[in-house]
Order: sequence, then structure tokens, then C-alpha cells
Amino acid sequence: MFTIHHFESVTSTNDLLRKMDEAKEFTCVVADQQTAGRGRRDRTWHSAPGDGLYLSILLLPRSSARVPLISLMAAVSVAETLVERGLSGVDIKWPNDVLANERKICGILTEGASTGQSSRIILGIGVNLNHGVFPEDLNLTATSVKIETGREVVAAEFRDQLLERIAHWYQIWKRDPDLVVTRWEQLSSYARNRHVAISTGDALINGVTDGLTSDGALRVIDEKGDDRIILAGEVQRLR
Ligand code: BT5
Repeated sequence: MFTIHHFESVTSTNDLLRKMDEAKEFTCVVADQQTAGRGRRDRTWHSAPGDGLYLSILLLPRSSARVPLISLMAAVSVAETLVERGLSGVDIKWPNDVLANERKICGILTEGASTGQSSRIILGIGVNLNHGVFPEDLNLTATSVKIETGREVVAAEFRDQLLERIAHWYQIWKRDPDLVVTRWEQLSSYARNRHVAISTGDALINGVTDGLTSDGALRVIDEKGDDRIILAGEVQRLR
């Protein structure tokens, strides 16, 4: 199903895939190293050579309905792969940071455009596999499969296991997207009854989480008891 293009070093797998004009759906760019790996809002994704999985997949869904759920279905796929690998304490922080024992092990950057009915989505996923140490600024917040399990991971094996999960969940997303929402809510301790502070850029909302909307937005009951729907923002747990 996937056509894999493997590179030793790239700037960013998302950027390289975006330039591949003729690429077909399920084209997958993988690199051993990124020199300019990106997070959201131009943040940096630490992409140490050989230690992580850095990959981007082209998805061309025929409908643009419920496209925001694609990032969430990717987080579900990564979380399930990590659980299959024997990690404990796997969690998803809304919208799509995958955590192990409260430290970030995977980040997801979905980019693309919807034109009329169809969409061109670049799904970028970075997973920390064999990192032993992180740069100082990430030391307390990041982890890797090796740190969590004590075992080295063969990146190509992890990649294939993850791609199998993504293929599975992408089909489910097309057929019955509500199942993605349900599965995300099962895997995430942030889904319900979690006291959080959310910064949305122009506001700071304190409240308690109350599940997801059908499009994957986070429902929060704020301090005044009002229902809020968060489309984008940074979530911090309060207790
Ligand atoms: C993300 O952004 O978490 C999305 C990261 C996506 C990376 C993949 S790798 C393949 C593809 N090609 C790319 O260029 N990108 C994608 P965000 O939610 O904005 O989080 C970024 C923040 O996570 C940074 O500001 C750091 O605090 C932290 N961080 C950076 N590198 C990390 C790492 N390797 N492990 C854990 N945390 C990290």
C-alpha cells in the first residue's frame, strides 16, 4: 500500500514530500535525520541522526469532511504501536502529542489543503526510538522507546508496524469516523474529567475536559460552568 522513499538526511520529511508534485496517495518519505525538523507554529522538532523515526505520508481523501480527525487517528495509531511494543503509561495529550509516563515520545504535524471536495494531506510523524539523552531543554519533558523499555528498536520494524496501524485506522476513518473519536477517548487520559489550562493564543481557559466533538475539537467546561469548544490550543494538565 505504501511506497517508501528512504533518505539518510533531509531538511524535513514534510517539506520534501510537499515538493513531490507527482506523488500518489500513500507515498511515504522516511529519513534517518532531519536538519530542519518542524513542529507546529515553526517550533523545532529535535531529530537526532539515527535515533528517531521521521516520516511523512501523503493522504488524498476524496472527501474533505472530518479531515481534522486525521491527526487524531495518527496519534491513535502511534499509541497502539507503542502499546504493542510493550510500553506502559502511554497516553495522548490533546490534540495529538503521544506521551509515555507523561513525557512526550511522539509529535504529529499535519499540513495540507482542502480544495472543494478533496484534500491533499501531509501527515508528518516523529517518534523518539533510540534516544538515550535529549538536549537540556527537552531533558525533563521528552522520552524514547529505549528509555521506557531498555531495548533498542529497529527503526524499519517500528515504521512498518506503525504504517500497518495507520492503514487500518485510515480505512476506519473513511468508513466510520466516530470510531476514531471513540478510540482516541479510550486512549487519552485528557478526554474527560481532567483539570486543564488551555492557552488558545488570545485567551487562557481553565476548566475540566468533557470529551471530543465529532471533528475532534476538545470540549471543556470552564470555571463559570460554560461549555467551551477548543479548536486549537496548548493544553496543560493542572492536577
Ligand atoms: C509537534 O509539534 O509535536 C510536531 C512534531 C512533528 C515532527 C515530524 S518528524 C517528521 C515530520 N517532518 C517534520 O518536519 N515534522 C514532522 P509541537 O506540538 O509544536 O511540539 C514541538 C515542541 O515539542 C518543541 O517546541 C519542543 O518543546 C518539543 N520537542 C521537540 N522535539 C522533541 C522530541 N524529539 N521529543 C519530544 N519533544 C520534542
